[in-house]
Amino acid sequence: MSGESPASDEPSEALSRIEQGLAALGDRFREAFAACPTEPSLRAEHAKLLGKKGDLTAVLALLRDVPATERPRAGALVNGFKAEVEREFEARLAALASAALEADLNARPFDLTLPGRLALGRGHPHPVLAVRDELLAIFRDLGFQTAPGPEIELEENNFTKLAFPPDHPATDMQDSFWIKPGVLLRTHTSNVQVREMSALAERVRAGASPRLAVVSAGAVYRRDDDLTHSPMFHQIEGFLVDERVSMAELKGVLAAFAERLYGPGTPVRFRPSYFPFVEPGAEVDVGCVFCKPNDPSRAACRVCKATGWLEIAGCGMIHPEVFRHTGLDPERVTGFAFGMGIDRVAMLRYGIPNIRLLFENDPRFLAQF
Ligand code: FA5
Repeated sequence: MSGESPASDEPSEALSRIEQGLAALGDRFREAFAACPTEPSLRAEHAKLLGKKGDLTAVLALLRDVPATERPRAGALVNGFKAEVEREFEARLAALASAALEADLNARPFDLTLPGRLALGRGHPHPVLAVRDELLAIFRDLGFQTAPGPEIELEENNFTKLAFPPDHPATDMQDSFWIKPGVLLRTHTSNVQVREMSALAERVRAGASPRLAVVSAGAVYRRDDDLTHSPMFHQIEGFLVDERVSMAELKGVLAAFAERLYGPGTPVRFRPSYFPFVEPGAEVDVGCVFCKPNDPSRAACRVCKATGWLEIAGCGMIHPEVFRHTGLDPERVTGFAFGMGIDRVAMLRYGIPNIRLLFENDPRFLAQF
């Protein structure tokens, strides 16, 4: 260095302007950063300085005029400036975060027990489930135990062991939802009869008495779709097996059930009907709960179509064939069974004209219960 003239150390004009520009920017950003009250405002200032169209870009444009010999010096200046900006930015960011934490800690404690500002109504059971629980409770009071049953079922348990002939229309591909050959979505809750009676047969073989009183409720599936039929609906199944059970007990249980559900004195009638797994079989009707005999309202009653009766269930004495298929001895045991549409009971209970309303989950509908 000793041999060089002092004039050669003087920066070129372009470099001086860069130095001055950086110094001015330095003063400005330090003041601006310090004045930022929040993280977003700090980030905005940072972008205003270093962003593509930021203030630094204008200063960098001057680099073009800096002589080659001074370029390294100019580059070091700019890099030093950027590094300083980042240091100050991080420091201010940390200061803002700790100030926010401090404010939080010093603020009045948040009271978790305060009521929310959004008034969310309390939930309640869906009308079908409310009716299901009511029906199950009635049968539990009458001495029945509840049992579960799967919705995906073997053809064997849903049809074959219930003595459906292979060509019965219900077993048709058009009437049931098949998962794969031999497996389907159950079309009724009567599959639980097969499962529970097969388990009973094992207990009987081990020496237990052949006694069983079971109710089971759940979803069932059919290719049905109109005002009163839905592809998914709910049934409750009940059955009682013992030595010497008669149709009188079936009538007694369903009459007691109807009185508990619809009130004392509710009449019940049995109409002969056919189901492959019962013999004899019947449909159960209860006296219309919307109109009264000898009342002019009956002629106009659309619910019972002026007949005075509402169908609620299918029922009958368990077919000997079903006992044989499940391993019970039809010479020793007899029993009755019934199956009821829960959605129908809910529709009657609440005066719901279209079954689909039950499954559309429209809050305006559901809020009415
Ligand atoms: C049966 O499902 C028999 N398993 C009932 C039974 C059990 C009979 C035990 C004898 C002994 P059914 O197909 O009739 O029977 O249906 C019973 C009830 O389910 C009907 O009375 C009706 O209330 C209801 N139901 C039938 N199909 C639909 C549907 N698509 N949508 C809503 N409810 C339905």
